[in-house]
Amino acid sequence: MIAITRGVPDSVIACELTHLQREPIDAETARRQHSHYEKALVELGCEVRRIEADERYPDCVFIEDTAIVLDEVAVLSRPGAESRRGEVDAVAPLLGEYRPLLHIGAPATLDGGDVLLVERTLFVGLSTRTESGAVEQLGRLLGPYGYHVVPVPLGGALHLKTAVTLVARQTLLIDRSLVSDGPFRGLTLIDVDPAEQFAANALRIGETVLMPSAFPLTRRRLEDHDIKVVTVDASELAKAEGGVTCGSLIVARRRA
Ligand code: CIR
Repeated sequence: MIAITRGVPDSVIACELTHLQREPIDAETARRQHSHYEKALVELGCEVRRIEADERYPDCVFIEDTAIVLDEVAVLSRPGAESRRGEVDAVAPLLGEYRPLLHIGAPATLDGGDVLLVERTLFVGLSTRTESGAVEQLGRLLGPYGYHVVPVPLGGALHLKTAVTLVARQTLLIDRSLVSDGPFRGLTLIDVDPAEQFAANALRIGETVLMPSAFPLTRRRLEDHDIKVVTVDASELAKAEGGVTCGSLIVARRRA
């Protein structure tokens, strides 16, 4: 696997915020934690390719939002926040080394953080960043590859993957206070511990789940389901509403 990441700019203090109050973010601490995250990805078998930070884009470290990577193709997003649109430009050439590129076209917007892939189904959160027009485009673009696109209404979460992520085959970690379980019938659901806000964002790499160290009770719940968990301290970028999925684009190597 390849993990495409991006550096943390000093301008991260001016990041977009939707649900949290602004508090000071120490870019150096964020960089240190982000490089531990990259190290964890290497230990889980990824080759990390980091794109340099761009000071014009305070949120550029959250590279997940710029694309959806599938086995056959990648779809470049058109981020919902105006301040983030230009982030895609630096990602396209690198991602293009691994996949043919498709695009979400204006005026629709979509953030990669709203797209949860479960086998051949893409659940797409209708958040403040992702519009139904983008869901329709995804259906048209990816239908020919056999993907099924399911829109998911979203209430109090920034992105769908703030509320629900894949942690094992057909198994989701979910915060039902943020998203209804209705669209996920038939899948195994593990609830976050209610005492842990923002614990549903976990990143599955192979058979292991990477999650922030801030959620030990939710971690225990995953381990009780025999899921192997590795943790990292992601507290500094959490102040910018980032979790562990947002920091990378995971590209599976295709068999030669
Ligand atoms: C934003 O509001 O866009 C950033 N401050 C946080 C983005 C987090 N991305 C993600 O969850 N996929």
